[in-house]
Amino acid sequence: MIQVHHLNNSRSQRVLWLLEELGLAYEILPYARDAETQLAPAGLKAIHPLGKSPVITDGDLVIAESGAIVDYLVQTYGAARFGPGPSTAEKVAYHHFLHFAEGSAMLPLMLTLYTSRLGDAAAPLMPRIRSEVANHLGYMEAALGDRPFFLGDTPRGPDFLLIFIVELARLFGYGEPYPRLADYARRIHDRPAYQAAIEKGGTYAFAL
Ligand SMILES: N[C@@H](CCC(=O)N[C@@H](CS)C(=O)NCC(=O)O)C(=O)O
Repeated sequence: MIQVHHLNNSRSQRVLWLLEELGLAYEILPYARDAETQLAPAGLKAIHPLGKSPVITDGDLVIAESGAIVDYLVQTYGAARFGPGPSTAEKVAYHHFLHFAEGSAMLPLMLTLYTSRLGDAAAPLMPRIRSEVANHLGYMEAALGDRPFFLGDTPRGPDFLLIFIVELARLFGYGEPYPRLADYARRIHDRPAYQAAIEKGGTYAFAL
């Protein structure tokens, strides 16, 4: 059975949502962040040397990186429903957004998190960080357009990654002015599979 090494309040919520949409049987192995440092417990390093979550196992396979996990699960168990459409243009758009989430959009959000601990010392960095957050969220708002999900009428692989970007951005106070992203988050949060994933995953403070 698929096992998910799941850290509270983390990217591994993405994986639980996808597994619920896929209707697969899976087991959650829970890990709690340190209350003070917010870091993952050392036990995660026994599963994968990076010591990060999510990590899944499927038989002998150990898979880390949420993008790689989403790609693996979609390709293996749900390509028709959650994979790219058949044309080259659809495949390019699919892989663009699959990589964009962690490769581009996450960086200014992580910088926001890290610099929040510097107090006034962070001031010289903040204009660039804020403008890069706005750059990426503005791009997402425009790319979503009038579609319910990034690649059309139903969620596809990249949506399982991009929802976390929207959630984190809102948590960090970057929620405005992105009405389409707000509707997008609501649309996802209303899905029974998303709610089942929240129920099974335990503490998740990001679904604002
Ligand atoms: N790019 C990786 C990032 C993994 C990552 O940094 N996960 C965070 C949770 S969202 C984590 O494990 N943090 C705890 C720590 O660094 O100790 C992915 O997408 O899976």
